[in-house]
Amino acid sequence: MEESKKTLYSAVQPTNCLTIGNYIGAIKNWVNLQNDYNCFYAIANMHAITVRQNPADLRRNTLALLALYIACGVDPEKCTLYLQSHVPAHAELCWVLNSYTYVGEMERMTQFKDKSAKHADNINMGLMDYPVLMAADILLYRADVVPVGLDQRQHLEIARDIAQRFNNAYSPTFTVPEGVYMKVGAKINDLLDPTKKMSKSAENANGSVFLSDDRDAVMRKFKRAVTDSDAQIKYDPENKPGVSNLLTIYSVFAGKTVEQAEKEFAGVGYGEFKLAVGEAVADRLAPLQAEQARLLADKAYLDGVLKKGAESAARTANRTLAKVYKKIGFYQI
Ligand code: ATP
Ligand code: LTN
Repeated sequence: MEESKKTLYSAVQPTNCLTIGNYIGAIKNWVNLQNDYNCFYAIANMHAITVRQNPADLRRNTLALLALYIACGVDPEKCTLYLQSHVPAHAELCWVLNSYTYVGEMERMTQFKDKSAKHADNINMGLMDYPVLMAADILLYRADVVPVGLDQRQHLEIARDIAQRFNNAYSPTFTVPEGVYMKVGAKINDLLDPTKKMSKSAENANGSVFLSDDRDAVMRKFKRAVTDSDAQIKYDPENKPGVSNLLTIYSVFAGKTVEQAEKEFAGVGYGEFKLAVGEAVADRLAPLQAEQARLLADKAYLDGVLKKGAESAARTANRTLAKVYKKIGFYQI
């Protein structure tokens, strides 16, 4: 680990298949950041169980997500790639931080409220505690920066509050992390309801484009994408959420700026525009899927990556946890 570099932490939950929203808002940026920071990238399976998961699916999605990280260009030689449940310090620090977090703060979290409404039959303690576990993730590695989508901003603010609260009560222990939110693509919206975030667990799968979708599915979903009636391809998220969302997606997948994309499609009809967006996405997904499949066939390699990652992560995490235990007065032998 190079001491001069700042530390960066991020994670994704191994729930369902990832969408192009996850790719644009999270993983794609991770690749660009891995040379400049000491990066820790986790698979957050402990967060995943806060809503019911089928065990076989969770297991399969875990390796699929690891293979996807690597297929997207996240390099296990450059960063620490690991599975959250392989490092017990996450649960241990979470327990400590629970006593420095107020119930009222957790009840106010937007995601908690949304997920409680969606899973009304299973409003469990884990769902409510989700942000504290996330704070533990980040604080264990003394992360300076945390790149996430805008939907995670509130959780990041709470992680900062908890860190500051603990530092003030004892002495500087945790690094107070900064959230990094990408300018383009921090929030990719649903194709059928472009005022809503594209989500991997959306009720209608036709509004989400999955990284596992084949060309036909991708083209079909973009063809049906909701636009508006004014027939102008212009970036204006407020008044033209559908078209703006498509322009953002296109610009990322075609490697252009939104302004360039606007110029390229000046005077073009919505039908043709949607086809072009679909093709840009499908062209990129095909090689990604092939590489993911190749990696998934080599389980020994993937297990090796996880083993090395867990060892490296635990070294850093355990140092922080030992410091915390000492400060709060846990007797040490
Ligand atoms: P779920 O729908 O199951 O709650 P999700 O699609 O929101 O899941 P997460 O695992 O919660 O996915 O998020 C992984 C990362 O992807 C986070 O950094 C999150 O901010 C980012 N992300 C998720 N959805 C989008 C989106 N539509 N646009 C941009 N970034 C996103
Ligand atoms: N809750 C995050 C996933 C996550 C995470 C983290 C992100 C778990 N732990 C720590 C950043 C830092 C989400 O994206 N849904």
